[in-house]
Order: sequence, then structure tokens, then C-alpha cells
Amino acid sequence: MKAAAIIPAYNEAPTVAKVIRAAQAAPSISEVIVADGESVDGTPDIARAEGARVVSVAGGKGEGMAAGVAATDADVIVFLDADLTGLRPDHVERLVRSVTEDGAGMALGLFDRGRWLNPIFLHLLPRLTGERALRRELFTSLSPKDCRGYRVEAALNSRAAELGERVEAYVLDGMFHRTKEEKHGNPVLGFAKKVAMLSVAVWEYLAYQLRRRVRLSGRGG
Ligand SMILES: Nc1nc2c(ncn2[C@@H]2O[C@H](COP(=O)(O)OP(=O)(O)O)[C@@H](O)[C@H]2O)c(=O)[nH]1
Ligand SMILES: [Mg+2]
Repeated sequence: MKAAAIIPAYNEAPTVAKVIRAAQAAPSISEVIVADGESVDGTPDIARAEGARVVSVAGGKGEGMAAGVAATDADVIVFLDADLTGLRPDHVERLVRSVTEDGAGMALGLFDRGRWLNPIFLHLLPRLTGERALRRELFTSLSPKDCRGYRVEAALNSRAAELGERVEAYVLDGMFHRTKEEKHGNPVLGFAKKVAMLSVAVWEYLAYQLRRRVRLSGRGG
């Protein structure tokens, strides 16, 4: 089974090279694609210099992910954010093998937030991580609307639940990302962007629950 890593990136020059290297060093990965959202900080040049294939696409994160999937014939995709810190090849391998060898429909890799917060993010909160391996059909079963911007992760979780796919989730030890506050150098702007992104994700969750209830009541269930 062929596996590709797809790395959506918008202005991630400080971190993208290390993410690419971790993916390239994972034995299961045969192709690394950076889905660049027309970055202006040299991200695509860095990616090409590291030996990644670059596809450029306007639009948000989900549109980038879709363009990345369209650019490969891999059976299994692992999505990795371009702003990760502490990502290792064995992290990538764990996600991919969970799908290729252990039969999971989707495998999620969560940030390492420390021993008190990890169980909360693993078991109690919606797992909206950007690090996830899945069979390409799960992704291509989404509609273009589901792929808009930051909606895509909640949509993938909903779709997997709808199809009854087994979903595994792991905390990837030592992995985190550059926060929006760090990227924007401005805590207020960074926080505002985070709230905007989370609102989209929460809305997608609620809309899914609502659609499900309407469907169930339509079936008399
Ligand atoms: N192609 C593309 N990637 C994007 C876009 N916006 C964000 N990303 C990438 O998607 C990943 C996750 O975005 P990020 O802003 O870090 O979200 P967060 O980690 O959930 O706070 C990062 O690698 C971003 O560079 C976009 O408009 N286009
Ligand atoms: Mg991030």
C-alpha cells in the first residue's frame, strides 16, 4: 500500500523543513507533498530544496489538503501540519501503520500537552488535530464544502463516525506546534485567529449532530 505525506503550509518557513525531513525518514512514506497556500515567506522554495513536491493552491487549509490528495495516487495519506515542532519519523510511522497494518480507518496524532492535559485532549474533547493518517477514500468522500478552510478536520471526524470507521488516537510524545500567538508576534491577534478557527470547527460539529438527529428522527429512531 502506497503512503504519501501531505503537508498543508501557509508561511511556515521556520518549521517546514524539519517536518518534511521527519516524513521523508519514515520508512512507509514514499512521497512528500507540500500543499502551499501561496506563502510569501519562501516556504515553497524551502520545501523544494528539501526534496518535497510542491503544489500551490489558493484558498484555505482544507482546499490545500484536497489539492495534495489530488496530486498523488497514494492509497493512504498522512496529513502533517507544517508548523510542528518535535515531530519524529516514528510518530509518522505510527499513524501510517495504524491504518496500513492495524486496520484503523483513521489514526490521529495529538500534541503532547503534558501529563495533566493529555488525557483531557485524548478522551474528553473533540480531536481536531491536523496530524492524521487515513485511506484516501475517506478523504475523497468529503464534499468540496466540507473541505473549506479549517472545517475539514471536524468534517473528517464526522465522516469517519458516519461510516463506522475505527479511529485510533495517540499523543505523539514531544510534539507541539508554533502557536498562532508566536507566528503573529502579537498575542491579541494570535488569540483572535485561534478563536475564529475554533468557532468554525465547533460549528461544524454542531451542524453534524443536528443533521444526524434529523436523519434519525426521519427514520423514526
Ligand atoms: N495550504 C494552506 N495551508 C494553510 C492555510 N492556512 C493554514 N494552513 C496550514 O495548515 C496548518 C494548520 O494551521 P494552523 O494555523 O497552524 O492551525 P492550528 O495549528 O490548528 O492552530 C499549518 O501547517 C498551516 O500552515 C491556507 O490557507 N492554505
Ligand atoms: Mg498549528
